[in-house]
Amino acid sequence: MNNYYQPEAECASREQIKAWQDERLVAQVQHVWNNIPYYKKLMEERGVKPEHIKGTQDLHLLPFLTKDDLRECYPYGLLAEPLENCVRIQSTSGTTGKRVVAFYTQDDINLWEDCCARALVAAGASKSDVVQVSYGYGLFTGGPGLNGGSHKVGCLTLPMSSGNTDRQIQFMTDLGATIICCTPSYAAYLAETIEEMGVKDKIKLKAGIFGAEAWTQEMREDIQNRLGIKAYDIYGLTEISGPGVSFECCEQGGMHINEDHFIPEIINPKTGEVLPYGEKGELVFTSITKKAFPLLRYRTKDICVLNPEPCACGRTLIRMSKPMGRSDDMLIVKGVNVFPSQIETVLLNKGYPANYQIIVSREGYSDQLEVNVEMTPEMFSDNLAEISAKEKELVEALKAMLGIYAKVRLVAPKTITRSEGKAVRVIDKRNLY
Ligand code: DLL
Repeated sequence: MNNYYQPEAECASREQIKAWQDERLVAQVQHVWNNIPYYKKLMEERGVKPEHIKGTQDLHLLPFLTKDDLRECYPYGLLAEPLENCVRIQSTSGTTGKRVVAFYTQDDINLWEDCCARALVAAGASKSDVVQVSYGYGLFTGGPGLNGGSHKVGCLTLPMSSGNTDRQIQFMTDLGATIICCTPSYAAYLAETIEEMGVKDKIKLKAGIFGAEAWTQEMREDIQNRLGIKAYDIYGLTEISGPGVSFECCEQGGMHINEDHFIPEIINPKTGEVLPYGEKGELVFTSITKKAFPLLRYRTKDICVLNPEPCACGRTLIRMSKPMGRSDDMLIVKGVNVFPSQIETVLLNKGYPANYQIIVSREGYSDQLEVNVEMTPEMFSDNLAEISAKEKELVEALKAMLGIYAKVRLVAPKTITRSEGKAVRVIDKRNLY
């Protein structure tokens, strides 16, 4: 099954892809230089001018951008188009509470939705499909991105958003959804619930497009078997547009990067040195077609390998491995990005000491987040009602910061093990990578 949405791009010759990248990179660097004083200054500090960038071979001369730059420039500092040309923002969590905001012109949205349409068609979507989009809608890019892609392909689109599992399954069966888009952990939960409800024979699904968080090969097989579908991986990040930066084809052997829009590099996360294809390192993206929020050499912090080998599906776009970890401490819990520093900010703001431990685990395929927090001797009391009220207050404050529920347990002073080196703040029991 070799289905393409834009074969002229997805199956272009490598020479053609390089030619597009060269031309678009040169134009993009000029656009950024002209419109983003912050990045112009970074270039000047390195002695780089737009005329030095003649093609992808010069990409390494450009400075990197990180989430810290995004925070510093919040909200409008990396915007390269007048606000009146922008029609949308999407957002995700940042490192210490400030959210990342990404801007889109109508054209940017159009190109992003093309990328999502490519992913859907690669998973077998056509006009006759019913696509249930169960990623969150709103600021999160998952719902809006796949919704737009599904419209482009001409599928009947069910904009379910996440949650309300009974209703999801009712629509899935009543309307005969054939493709489901959601996080892999939600897919596993849906599978479990479908079994419990005894409605497996009413399900018409043939494919699922799952991403936004790490998932293992074992989890893929489990979901495929339980739902009777083929499960495709999809990758992306808000800063670079959203889902569809790369997507899996029927070969299920890595995700094709939409290189006519995003140039990937792999770097050594410690030195910034560019590594050859096949080596493991941090994935960096340069967006070459987006106009409102055109990030150059953005460090994703995702650890990956790039594979330039031709793919049996006929696409010539390079493939990236599943992310194998992160070079920062970001956790993805229930599909939501969580930084330990956000949790620390909440605790310190509420007067707790920085002695805490974050425990992430899985019950079935559902993530659980737990925070153990030490009380100071002054706070300590044996009045259980008082302690439980304090825990409740922290649960609310964490919910406001992270957007998800975290179980809070207040513990007696000096009960969290002190470390002799770096404090071990996070215990991730999930073994996802
Ligand atoms: O998660 C966009 C998205 C939505 C991708 C729906 C796929 C499907 P952010 O919230 O900005 O954007 O989080 C981006 O999520 O840097 C990775 O660490 C992680 N991530 C995304 N896709 C995958 C995947 C969306 N397929 C961060 N496998 C990225 C593993 C993934 N990790």
